[in-house]
Amino acid sequence: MSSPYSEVETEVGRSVPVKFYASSRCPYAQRVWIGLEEKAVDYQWELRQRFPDFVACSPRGQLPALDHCGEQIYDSIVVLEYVHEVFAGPPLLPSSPYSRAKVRLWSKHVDLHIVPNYERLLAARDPETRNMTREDLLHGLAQFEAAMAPLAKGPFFLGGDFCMADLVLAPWWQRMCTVLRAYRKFDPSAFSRLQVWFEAVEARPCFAKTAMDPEKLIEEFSFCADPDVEEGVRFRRGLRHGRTRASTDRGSHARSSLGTMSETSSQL
Ligand SMILES: N[C@@H](CCC(=O)N[C@@H](CS)C(=O)NCC(=O)O)C(=O)O
Repeated sequence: MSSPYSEVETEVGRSVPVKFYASSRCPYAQRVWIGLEEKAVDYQWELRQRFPDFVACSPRGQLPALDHCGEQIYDSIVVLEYVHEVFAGPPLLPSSPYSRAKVRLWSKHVDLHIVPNYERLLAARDPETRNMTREDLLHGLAQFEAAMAPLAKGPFFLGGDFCMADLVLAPWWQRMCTVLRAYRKFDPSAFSRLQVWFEAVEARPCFAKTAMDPEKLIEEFSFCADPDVEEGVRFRRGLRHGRTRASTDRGSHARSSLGTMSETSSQL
């Protein structure tokens, strides 16, 4: 598998039948990337600059998209369903129709009630819009959390089995625990079930391989910082000095378990 971090396009692997159009910065692409890694699919990373192949695969010009021996599809959740059906390896959807419907329902919930509110809160400048979108986001997350299997059954959405609902939320939760926490005082400690969940997600090689470095994420969104508040700077300093519950408890690298940090950015 080619590395997404090397920005150089190579001709190596041009004969590989699975072409994955993605960017390592795109959380939608990360969903599919996690799915491909979970199933150990042999894929070739492609950049969207590869016209006209890319637009043939994704007519709206959006990432991610997949070309599997000429079968071209786009839209992260649709692509994940395809990956689930076509490739061997651990399933991304459960075998029972009811559980499958539930996973689809809550994956859709992430796209309808979590992702847009994350985006709106990050973009909002005035306190009123921020309060409103924050409430909507917290509500969306609380609903998702309430739909998860009881922890006694296992850490993931369905309990013991990692599934599409887990990998659909994971890239966004990581951004909430880093970017939103640094710039909008998002407090992950309000969601204890999701914190335990994310520890298990982070421990999975398929996620670890795709996760962005928290410091880089925060840096990337530094334009979202309020001009008079140095939240991001203080947050990064906290990371460097290991002032996180995860790093204090386990001596782990700053990249680990951001979703389990209990301090709010204002305390760092
Ligand atoms: N609903 C799509 C959204 C994909 C999306 O918005 N991707 C972004 C990159 S993270 C993109 O391609 N944006 C460019 C554009 O919308 O023109 C999905 O789930 O795949």
